[in-house]
Amino acid sequence: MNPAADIKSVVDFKRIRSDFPVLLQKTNGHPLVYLDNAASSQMPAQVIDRIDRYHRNEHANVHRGIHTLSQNATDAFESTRSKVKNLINAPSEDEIIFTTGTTDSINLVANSWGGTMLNRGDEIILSEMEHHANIVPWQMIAHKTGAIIRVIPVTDQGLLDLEAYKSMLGPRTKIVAVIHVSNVLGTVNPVKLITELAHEAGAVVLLDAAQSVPHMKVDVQELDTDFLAFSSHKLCGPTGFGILYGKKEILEEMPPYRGGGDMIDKVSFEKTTYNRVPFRFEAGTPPISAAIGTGAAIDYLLQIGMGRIEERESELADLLIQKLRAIDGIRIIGEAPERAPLASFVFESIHASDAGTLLDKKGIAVRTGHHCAQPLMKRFKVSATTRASLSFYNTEDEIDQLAAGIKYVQSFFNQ
Ligand code: C6P
Repeated sequence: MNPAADIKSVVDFKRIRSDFPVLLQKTNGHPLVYLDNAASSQMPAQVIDRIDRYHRNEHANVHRGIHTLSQNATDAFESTRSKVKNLINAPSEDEIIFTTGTTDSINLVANSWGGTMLNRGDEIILSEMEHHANIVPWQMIAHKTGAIIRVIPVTDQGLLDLEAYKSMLGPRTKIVAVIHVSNVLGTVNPVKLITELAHEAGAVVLLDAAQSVPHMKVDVQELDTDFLAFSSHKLCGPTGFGILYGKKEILEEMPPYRGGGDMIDKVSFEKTTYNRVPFRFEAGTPPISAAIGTGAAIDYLLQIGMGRIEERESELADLLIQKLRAIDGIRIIGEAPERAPLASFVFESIHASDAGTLLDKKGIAVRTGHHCAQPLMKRFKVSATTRASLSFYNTEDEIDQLAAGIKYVQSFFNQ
């Protein structure tokens, strides 16, 4: 499928599926049922072809060359900044920083913003459902600055305890850094409210949007968030590329995070001055092909429409939950009413990695383990879960196959 009109007129998700070459293969003799989209989603041919075209015909370094090839590469590379701006409704392209992923984006804020703004006794609020990418960078900067980490607890249902959050906020709160959508529970957190309350307390907000931007309309102006971090490879784009959105007035006050080429204005051994925002934060040759591929991925998603994607995925998510609930001997972790299209579950007495291995034998790809959220595993007293995570290109039939696969796992272990 190629022309935009095709997608716009009829959103035929079955047809859209045929855009994804990787989904056409067999794994272990079975058609691949790819249910690990929260780890990495697949790339449509349009994105793969765009990256290929860049490598074959357009490759040159960016921001450096006077020659045509370099200028064209720069234009293609920079066009991604305006596509990202549109995707998240940022006020300005200057607020879009290219990084290598969500992890890198959060490390940038923790080091640059945190390294200058945090002092001994200042408080950083995180939540119990954070991915390690939104815990460890804060621990590292807290260790350096003497700041203190406070943690919003998670309820049995898998929601943030908002009363506890409110009671934590105070004059010492400097930043609230929370996950928008949990990669384990699927919970969609009330980040607008969380942000309003943080701002009332005088704190800034960082949203880890790795699992929200791929699945719903995320509008940074509506949310009024100060920072937003996400990755391209969960957004039908390539690996090695991500975004940090930051409000310009805050970014202007932040020192560079890494030094090197492209991030400077003038360099001498006596004194170096820095480039303007956002380039100040982008030292060295960037991942050019990944940036251009991300632009193609955003074009692709916006042609379908994030609203339509959300609608389709929510139908699939409802079916997934319904099918899982109907199976005896497994328990879903997290029962949030507003959820992203994923579910984590545990078997009564089968280890997640055994289940994952057996499902893989049937061609079903799920993720098992702690999902880089060990504090959350501890909260729910489990060491690992099995997680099925969907994308708009998955089908009802694949959810049925997962349900049959789970029953096969249970029968294999005589349960
Ligand atoms: N979660 C998962 O299977 P990177 O690796 O930087 O692209 O993204 C890290 C990250 C940060 N926050 C959240 C909420 C995430 O889900 C992830 C990545 C994958 O759940 C791999 S652990």
